[in-house]
Amino acid sequence: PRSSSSYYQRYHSLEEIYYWINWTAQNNPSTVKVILIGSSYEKRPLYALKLTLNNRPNKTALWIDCGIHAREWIAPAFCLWFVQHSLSFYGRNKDITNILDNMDVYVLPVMNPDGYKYTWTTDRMWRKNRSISKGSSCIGVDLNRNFDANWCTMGASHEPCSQIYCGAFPESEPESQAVADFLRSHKDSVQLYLTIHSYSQMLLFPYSCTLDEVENHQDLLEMAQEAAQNIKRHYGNNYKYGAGAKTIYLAPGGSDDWVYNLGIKYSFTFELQDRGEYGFLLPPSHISKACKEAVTAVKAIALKVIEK
Ligand code: ING
Ligand code: ZN
Repeated sequence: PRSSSSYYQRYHSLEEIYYWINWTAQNNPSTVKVILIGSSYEKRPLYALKLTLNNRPNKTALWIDCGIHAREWIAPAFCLWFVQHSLSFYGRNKDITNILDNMDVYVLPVMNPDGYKYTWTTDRMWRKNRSISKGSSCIGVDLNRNFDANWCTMGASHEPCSQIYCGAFPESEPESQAVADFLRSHKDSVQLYLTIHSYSQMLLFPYSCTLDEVENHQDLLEMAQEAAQNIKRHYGNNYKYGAGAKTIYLAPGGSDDWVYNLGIKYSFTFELQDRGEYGFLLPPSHISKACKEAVTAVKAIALKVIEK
């Protein structure tokens, strides 16, 4: 069932995704490795897959994380789709072959497993992780406000009951710390960072934590523009693009800004489908098109990074 295309056109529970990770690695022993990068607040493992398709270690790498926000179900679905697409089209599709010949790919399918689990069992609209705060009965930190980039300034909250609670201090949460630790120790190889959210159909890049422009703003703008144009041409959908703070809203403590300041100069947040009709409750029948257009964007951006 995990090899049939309809598997990727459904949403999967956390347990099923863990099973899929294991199954994918076992079926691709020479190209896929499972890396345990840490564990969640409730002690669930954070597994990333490492794809090395060309039989030799690459000098550079692409990192993709999905599911930092629990209710954005299309994001984990995209990570699974992207791995499947890479494994089945390497050597058959020119672009994916070019990318995988030049880059290793790390994929973290569910960055917030506790929250994701909670959306399947209890509250479909849960956003944050599930950590307990001292002195409050409210649960959860917004992991995309918990990174050390103008942490908890305007656009985040010190209030544990807020949907955009920044946590007690930067990287207070095991999920954000695990990702930050991994990227700190791989920053010389990781050239391109992608983090997948929904919804609103946008391709965003730093900064979100300030209105200042990054040094390579023009470069990032051109990459996002090319990606959005390709989506429009192939699938007809409109994606906005631009620096986060000016395109969506001021939001400090996001992963893409922190990664950028770490020195990974190609850093993007994708907001996948839709533009609000279904919002977070995107029907399974839309998964295929949402993922295909996002793959188009990943390809456009990764190919530009390889050219540089
Ligand atoms: N949007 C992002 C959020 O965390 C964002 C927007 C992008 C913030 C980049 C910070 C950095 O609010 C969603 N849908 O979660
Ligand atoms: Zn999100």
